[in-house]
Amino acid sequence: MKSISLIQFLIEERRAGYVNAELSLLIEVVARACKRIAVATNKGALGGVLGEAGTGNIQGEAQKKLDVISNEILLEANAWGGQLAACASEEMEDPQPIPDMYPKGHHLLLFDPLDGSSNIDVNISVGTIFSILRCPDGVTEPRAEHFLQPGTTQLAAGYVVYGPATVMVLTFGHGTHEFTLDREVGSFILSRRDIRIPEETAEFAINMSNQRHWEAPMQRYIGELLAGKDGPRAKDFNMRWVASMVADVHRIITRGGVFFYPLDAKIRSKGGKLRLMYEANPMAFIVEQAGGAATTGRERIMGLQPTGLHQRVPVFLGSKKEVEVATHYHVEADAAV
Ligand code: FBP
Repeated sequence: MKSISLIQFLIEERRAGYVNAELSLLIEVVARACKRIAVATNKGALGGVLGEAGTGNIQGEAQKKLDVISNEILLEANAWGGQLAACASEEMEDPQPIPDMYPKGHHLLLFDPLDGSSNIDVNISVGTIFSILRCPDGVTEPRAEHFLQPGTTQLAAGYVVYGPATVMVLTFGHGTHEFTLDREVGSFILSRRDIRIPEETAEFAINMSNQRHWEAPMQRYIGELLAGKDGPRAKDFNMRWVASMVADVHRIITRGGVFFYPLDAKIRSKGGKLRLMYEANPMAFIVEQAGGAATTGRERIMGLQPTGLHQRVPVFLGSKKEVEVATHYHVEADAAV
């Protein structure tokens, strides 16, 4: 395949009318920031970037040094470009306005600067997840409420995995595409175009240690997978759990599979573990554009009307058939009550 850089790909998408100049420039700025985060994560202990930052975030979680560093890199890179009206992050309670000395743009950027925090210090893949929305017309000082748009209104979404290779996966609503960072050249190069997730799979990802807290339909569904070919599904299933959503989703984007972070008794009061605006919605957009499905176990994630910037939701995503079966078990159980 002729090597196509991200910039070339974005120019093609502009010519096709899928993105406008401002949005494609914004993607370039985010990609450049992620290259800097890749350098920081790759340094590990030699860069003094491991360990706790000694501060906490809005979620009440202890921040890792790399959480703070990645957040700063993305804020700094996106402050002066002129494509953004404001941005919001997992690491900040409120949206960050664009400083008055810089021109403002028409887009809102949401991100999880470093997903998979529990894996940072143990050298397991982590990543950055982002979602791009249109800033409502006439709004010059965006507040949290201006970000609360359903996932179906996303203009673009992507994630970058900082693993053995640094890989970015991107969608503008016209397919899902993968780019691999060529470290020598310093450019993201198109490595897979129009990715398709197989509808069927024999691989599931869930944190099994939460099993006793799950709802009955989830107990039933996972019980049937574990029963394998001697059970009602008459097929053996394998399990994987990296505990970095970006890495678990990238495996699914690469070879199929299904990922669950369901509601359970421990997190019911919070509404779930994963955040809607900068984890679930962007991943749902990417997965749906690759032929997969993404629900809360009861409804389509991208159809939800958000109620809070840091709102949490249950997440079922991946190969369509398994997401449909697991969702059906929940809807059926609710109907029987
Ligand atoms: P953050 O690290 O950004 O807070 O994300 C949450 C997360 O780490 C996901 O990446 C992952 O899927 C999940 O939590 C792992 O949860 P658990 O530790 O319960 O298995």
